[in-house]
Amino acid sequence: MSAALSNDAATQLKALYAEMQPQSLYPLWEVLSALVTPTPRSPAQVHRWTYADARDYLLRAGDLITAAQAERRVLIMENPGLPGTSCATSSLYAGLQLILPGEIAPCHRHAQCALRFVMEGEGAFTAVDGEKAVMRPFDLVLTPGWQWHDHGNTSAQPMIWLDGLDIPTVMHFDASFAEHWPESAHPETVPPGDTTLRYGRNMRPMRGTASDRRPGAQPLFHYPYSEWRESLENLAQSGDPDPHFGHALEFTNPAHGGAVMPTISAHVRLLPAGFTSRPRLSTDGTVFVVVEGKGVARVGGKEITLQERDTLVVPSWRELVFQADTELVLFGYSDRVAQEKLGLFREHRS
Ligand code: GTQ
Repeated sequence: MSAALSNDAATQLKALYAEMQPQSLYPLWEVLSALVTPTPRSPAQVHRWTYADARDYLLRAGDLITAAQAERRVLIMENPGLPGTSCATSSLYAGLQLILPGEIAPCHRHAQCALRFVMEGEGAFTAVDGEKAVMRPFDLVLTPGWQWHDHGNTSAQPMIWLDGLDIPTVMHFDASFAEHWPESAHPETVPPGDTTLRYGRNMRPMRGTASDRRPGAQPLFHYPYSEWRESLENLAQSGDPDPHFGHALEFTNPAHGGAVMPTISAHVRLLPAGFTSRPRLSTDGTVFVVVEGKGVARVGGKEITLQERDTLVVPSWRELVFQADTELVLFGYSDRVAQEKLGLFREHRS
């Protein structure tokens, strides 16, 4: 409210509010400025999780509960500004999942889209609709909405990856569905790598053939580190860095060339040693993982040091600057694609 009310009107309004409240009616003019803000005011905070600390707790949990008992043995990285919500940003979730040798995290499917970004371990897999993606550190693996997935570890080491899901987005729309497969693992449908050979070579099976097995709109689900790192290196060797992103590549869905999933965009960036990015704000709160190197993130006046495998969350509309002390390679995911579809995405570059 702007202009002042008389004492009498104010008193009578208070009485009116008290009368309306049992019928779930409230005056907009008391809350309008908090609802329709001139710029985003995320309650989320900038926060960094140190990998060594989180890993230690996760391994201790691994001594106490099996993957089968937990269904998913995951430590949620909850934003300290969003307590009790299991949210990393207002629209996205982040967690660290552990699969020990010999374990299977049982097969299920859900409306929520998920990505996995491998932190450590080698040789464990996520099976998507019965096709194994055998994972190595810093591989990106997708489990798009409603595709069956189980995780297994036939290697001799623990396997830890970051889970990025659109859980808060699905919750926002009250659109969650989930089912369990009757067995712990989905039967193997095709050998590992089949999808990459069908859809990862700028080709696709011709329509109407029995070989069009994967969902045509969402075929590819494994983006190996060895491939994206080589592409990023080539980009870095062959041109100047973008002043705000450094050298950056977005992961795409080959079916349409857009973001990897309907609600989640993902990218990698390389900042050369000594590079400091120009300040940028954007409406897509972003979760970053440090893949290589050391540096500093300056977010709205806060300085956060970054080391390998740390996870950093930067909320919507906070000025962000990265400073690379050594060559710094980052993975990041956000809801940018969802906001673009809704006509909400904005950024400001200075
Ligand atoms: O692996 O399917 O971190 O369903 C949270 C929910 C992982 C999964 C999470 C899930 C999963």
